[in-house]
Amino acid sequence: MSNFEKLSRQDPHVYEAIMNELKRQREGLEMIPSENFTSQAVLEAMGSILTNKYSEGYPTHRYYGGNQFIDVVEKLAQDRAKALFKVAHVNVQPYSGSPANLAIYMAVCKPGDTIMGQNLPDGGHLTHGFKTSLTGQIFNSVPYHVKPDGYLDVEEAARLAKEHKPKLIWIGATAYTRPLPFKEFAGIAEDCGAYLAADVSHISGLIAAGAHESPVDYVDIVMTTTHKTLRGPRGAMIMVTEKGLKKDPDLANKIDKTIFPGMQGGPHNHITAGIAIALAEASTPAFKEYGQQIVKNARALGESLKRRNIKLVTGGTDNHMLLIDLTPFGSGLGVFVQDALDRANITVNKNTIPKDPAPPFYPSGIRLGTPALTTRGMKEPEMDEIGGLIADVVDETMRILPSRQLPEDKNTRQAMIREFKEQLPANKRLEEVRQKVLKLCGRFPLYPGMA
Ligand code: DSN
Repeated sequence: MSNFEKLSRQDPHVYEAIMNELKRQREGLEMIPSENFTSQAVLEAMGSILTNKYSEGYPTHRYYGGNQFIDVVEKLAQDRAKALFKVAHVNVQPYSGSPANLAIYMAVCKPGDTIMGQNLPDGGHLTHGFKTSLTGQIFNSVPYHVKPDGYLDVEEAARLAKEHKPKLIWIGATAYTRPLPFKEFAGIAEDCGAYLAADVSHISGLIAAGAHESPVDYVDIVMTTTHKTLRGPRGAMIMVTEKGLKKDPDLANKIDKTIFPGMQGGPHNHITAGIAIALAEASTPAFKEYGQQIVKNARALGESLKRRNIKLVTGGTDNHMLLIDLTPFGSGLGVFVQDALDRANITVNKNTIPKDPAPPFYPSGIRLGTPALTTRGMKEPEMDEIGGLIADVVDETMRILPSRQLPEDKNTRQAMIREFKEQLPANKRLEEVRQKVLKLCGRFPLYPGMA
């Protein structure tokens, strides 16, 4: 594994930033549910000479010469994805999830067409038609929502689909802790003739491990990023199912042509190699165990938080993620809890919750998850301890906050956030939590031997 000898001599500034980030990852609890730690084999492939090559096109049909070995790499990635997810066709070239989703739109819709997706503040993704995303501007977006109990409102989605007749329906989320109802959405899409696309970016590792149902029998298209629970490099794949090919025999071709030459140029071959490696890893019994443990850990963490009276959206989880509802304490407080947890080396992200009383940039929730901690080898006893530490930080945040209401005036709001942040380094209770986090992390070494 690289010890960064060349880099440290040639560019000490970049080297120092990388070393600081390595230390941060090692000494903290990484609990953003969309993050993970790739294997060293994946890192080696990403740092390889494959980055030097242009290879527009697809295996055996390239525009440039010299692609005989790139073809091997891309074919390996394709074959492994098809075998793992049991799909008819895969494109492994999308640069990441958002461009992959845009390619799906452009393959099956025209600008102005009606589309449906889960509303962003209800846990959906920007690119499923939210108003600030291009997808909410180019298309006529009709969002569906969750019910007051936090579960998807399937009946509302069915009613909206009947009324608006969308061309494309998304099923998939970034802040949703319960199983995605693929079968019910298949019925909704069939009734109105829509294409159904599953965005399983968050849960594709769980699907590979058998810890979440696969959408493959129910949807036409599946998109996943490759760097979340799947634990590969930062990239994405678009898969076309047998069902999708039955609906539209040209669907695979349309997707491929939209990615290249429609939207992208040369594929990132070093990333494709990392994807191939991650897919082989995800096909092993060890990964099956890993995926199951992610969910066990998330449940244990949820129980630990609830024992300390922390409220969870839907009351718990069936996947890798939890959504803390801070509204019992006040409105728009996610930013303060995120900063206080950061001070204690616990990394999470503030997030909207359903019917959030505060604006999306100052939401009232905290989203957190267990994929990265599980990669480090942590199990239920550690989750129990971590739940207690998080609850300690929430308690301390509420104790030192001057007000439980985020001010509406922009300047007053920013001053409150700044003053809150300034007092964190001197806070003794947060330092005590940080010391416990350091001790815990020390027991689960990350990237031993690197640098
Ligand atoms: N940014 C990703 C996440 O954190 O869920 C979604 O694109």
